[in-house]
Amino acid sequence: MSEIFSGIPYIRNVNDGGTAPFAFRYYEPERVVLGKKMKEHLPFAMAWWHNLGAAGTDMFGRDTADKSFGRIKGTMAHAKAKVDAGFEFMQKLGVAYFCFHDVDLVPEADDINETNRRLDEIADYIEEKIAQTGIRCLWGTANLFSNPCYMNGAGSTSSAQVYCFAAAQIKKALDLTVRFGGRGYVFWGGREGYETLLNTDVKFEEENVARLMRMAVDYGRSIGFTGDFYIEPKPKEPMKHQYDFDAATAIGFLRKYGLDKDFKLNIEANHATLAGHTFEHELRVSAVNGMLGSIDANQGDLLLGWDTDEFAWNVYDATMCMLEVVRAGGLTGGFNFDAKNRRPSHTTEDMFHGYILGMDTFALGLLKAAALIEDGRLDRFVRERYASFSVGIGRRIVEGKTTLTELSAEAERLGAPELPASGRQEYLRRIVNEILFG
Ligand code: XLS
Ligand code: CA
Ligand code: CA
Repeated sequence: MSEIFSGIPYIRNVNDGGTAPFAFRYYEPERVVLGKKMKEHLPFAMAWWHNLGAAGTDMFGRDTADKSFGRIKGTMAHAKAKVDAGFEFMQKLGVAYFCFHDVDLVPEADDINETNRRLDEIADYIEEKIAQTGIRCLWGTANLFSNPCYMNGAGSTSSAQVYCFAAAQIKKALDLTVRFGGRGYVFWGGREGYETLLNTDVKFEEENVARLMRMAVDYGRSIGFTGDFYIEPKPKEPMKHQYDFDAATAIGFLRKYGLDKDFKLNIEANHATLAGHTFEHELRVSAVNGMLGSIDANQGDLLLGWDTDEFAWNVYDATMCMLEVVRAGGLTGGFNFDAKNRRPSHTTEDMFHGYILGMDTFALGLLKAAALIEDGRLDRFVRERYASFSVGIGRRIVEGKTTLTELSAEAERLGAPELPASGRQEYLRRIVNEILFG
C-alpha cells in the first residue's frame, strides 16, 4: 500500500530529532511526569468523522479540503482509503486510539441490511490494521442524528419504528466497538431533546431514552463488552432543549434510571462552555461523583454561540483540565480530538498541524498541572480554607454529631460571626501565572 501523506515525516519531539514545522515541542510520550509516562496520562484518539471526513463545509459553502484520498467519495473504495489514511496518520503521530460513529466508516445505504454488510466488510479491513499496528478503538458510537428518520431524536423519538432502527444501529456499533477492542461506548444525545412542549411528552421521552440505554448495557455485557458506557452532555445544538444538558443533569438522569454503575461521562470542552460552564467545572462535577470517564479534547469560541470544535490551543484551560484529570487519578477513557481544521486550513499539512497543536497543548497543560501540584500552594490553600471544620463545633458538624439546636445555641453564644478568611482569588491567579509563565 502506497504512502498517502508522503510529504509528512513521523512526528517526533524536538528533543528527539523532530524538526520544525512537523515536530512536537512539549509532547514526549516516554517522558515520566508525576510517576507516569506522558502517553499514559494522555491516551490520545483520532476522531474518524472530523479527521477523515470533515472537509470544511459550512452552511454557506461547500468543501475546501480534499478528503477523497484518491478515491470517489461514497464508495467502499473510499471507505477503505479512509482506513489506510487514518492508520497512517495515527502511526505518524503516535496516536494509539480512534473513535468512530458507524456511518463514519462506510457510506450509509437505504436499507440497513446493506449498511450492516458494508460495516462487516470494513470491520474485517480495520481488524487487519489493528493487528498490524496495535492501534485500537477508544470508543465507538452510533450516529443517531444525521438520518432524517431521527428528526425527533432516537431514544426520544415519537415513532416506535424509528426506535427499532436506533436499537439496530446501537447493536451493530457495539459489535464493532468490541471487535475493535474499544475501551468505551458513547451516547451523545444528538437530537434527544425537544423544541416545544406543545408537542412533547418529556417524561415519556426520557423514560424511553433510559430504556434504550438499559438494553444497550444488557446487550453489550452479553457480547463481552467490559468497558464503560458514556453519556456525552451537550446543552443545545441541534435541539433547543437537550436532555443531557450538562454533567450534573446527566448524572441525575443516570442515577434516576439505575444506569450509574455502567455509565460514566465523556466531557467535551466545547459542550461545557456552551452550557455556560468552564471545562474544568464539568470535569470536577464528573470527578466528585465518580463519573469522569473520557474527554473530547477540543475548544470552543466564546464569541460564537455554537459548537466550533477547534483544536485546543488555550494552555490555561488545558492546565486546568489536566489538574482535574490528574487529581481524579486519570481517565478510564482518553483524549479524543473531536476537532476540525478551520475552513481555510484546507491542506493535508493542516491535518497534522491540528493534531500537533492539540497534543502539544495538552502535554504542556500536563506539565504545568504537575508543576502546580508539586508547588503545592493551591492545594494547601484549599485545605486550609476549611480548617474551621477540623476542630471544635466544625468537626462535630462534619462527623454528623450535632443538631440544629446545638448549632443555633452556638450562634446565639457568638452573637455575630466573624467574616470568613479571604478567598485570595487574585493571589491564587498570580501563582497560576507564575507557574505558567515563570
Ligand atoms: C457533537 C458531538 C459528537 C459526539 C459523538 O457535537 O460532539 O461528535 O462526540 O457523537
Ligand atoms: Ca464530542
Ligand atoms: Ca462537539
